[in-house]
Amino acid sequence: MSALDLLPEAIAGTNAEAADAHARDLDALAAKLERKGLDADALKAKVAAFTVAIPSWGTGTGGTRFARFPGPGEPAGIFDKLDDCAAIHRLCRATPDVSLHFPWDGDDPAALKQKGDALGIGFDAVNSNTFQDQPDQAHSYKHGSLSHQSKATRDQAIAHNIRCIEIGAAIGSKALTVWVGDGTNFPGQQDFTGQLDRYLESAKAIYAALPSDWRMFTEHKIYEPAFYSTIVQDWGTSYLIATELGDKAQCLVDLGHHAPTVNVEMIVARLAAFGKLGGFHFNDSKYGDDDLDSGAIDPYRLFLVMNEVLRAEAKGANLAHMIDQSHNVTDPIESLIASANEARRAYAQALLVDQDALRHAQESNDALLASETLKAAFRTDVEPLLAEVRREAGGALDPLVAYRASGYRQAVAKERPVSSGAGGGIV
Ligand code: PSV
Ligand code: MN
Repeated sequence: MSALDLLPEAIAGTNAEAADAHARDLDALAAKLERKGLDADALKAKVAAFTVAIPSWGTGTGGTRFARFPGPGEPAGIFDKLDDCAAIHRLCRATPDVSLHFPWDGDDPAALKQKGDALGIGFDAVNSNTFQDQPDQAHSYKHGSLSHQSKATRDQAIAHNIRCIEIGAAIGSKALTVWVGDGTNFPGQQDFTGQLDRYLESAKAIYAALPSDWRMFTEHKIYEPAFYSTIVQDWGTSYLIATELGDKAQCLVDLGHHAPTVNVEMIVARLAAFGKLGGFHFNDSKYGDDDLDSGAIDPYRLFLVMNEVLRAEAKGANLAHMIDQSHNVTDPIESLIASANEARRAYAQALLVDQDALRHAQESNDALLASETLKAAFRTDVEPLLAEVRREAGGALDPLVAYRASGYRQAVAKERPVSSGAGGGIV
């Protein structure tokens, strides 16, 4: 018996216990929505269609430069990780796809596809990794990858990205996310322009290898691991690169990859306005790329981002939503469930915004009413609606309660080897 087999009984049992209270809360919310002219069924369908991909690497305990403290039953490899992703989806029914990271997730597309099919999960964008050296690698990425001065190193990084596309094509992915750690730690260390020129040349070679129905996402990041300059430091450079590459290239916004006070929702709006918003890496932060759980620090910002997501979708944008977090002090499965729910909550709240009232307030320069119109949607407790969407899809009314009741973690801990905490975490 697999640990996944523990879930149906836990879901059924905990759902039965919560059924009465849930029905009453849902009725109250539906009545409130009706008074506002909103149809709960139509909202449910939209919320159900909103899904976020789970990053394979997010199922393991992360860490900082200081330490990593793995918990019991850590996934020992990609197949354990996929089991955990399937557990998350069965509980919350919001995460049908997994985003893989190579070479962390091996190089065996047939086995990955087989496992995914067996678990009933699909694969979202694949992520390349040229920010780390592999044991058998000919050329080091210590001083860069796609922008390295040495053509041999650049070619090696290009070949890795093309291999990611091949693996992705074999498992049903439709996008490649490229994030590079290239940059500098000292003023003068590199020529900004020469470095970007080399990066662009490499990116063009990768772009040329994309299947016709694929997209390539460029992900900007203000700092880390390079601390003076990074090659794709902001959305402006990401936009320039995506524009230079062509229609299949779009920008991916990792919410944590900005300075603390930056207006991220406005960046989202700008990219969407020019057709270059490709998708998201959801997480939350207080200071920098903290990779905290989505909605844990600033749920209002997440809501404002979702408000822009809805506007972009209304104009036809096809966005790839993914979580990119590091779980250092929590059970990663619990954090991923909570984050998927938070993303859906913010999306559902954004669906409640009275867009006519907002437009009217904007046109009449009524700043306070505009703000209150957004706040009215944000203040609405949509949890009963989210729970009902999960229940109707076979998931748990309260996925965290059901997960803990299932004993899934304890069961996998008996089968999986104890994970060593040695070394810092990479996130
Ligand atoms: C870099 O910080 C990043 O956000 C990129 O998406 C990586 O591929 C990912 O984190 C995982 O480490
Ligand atoms: Mn990211």
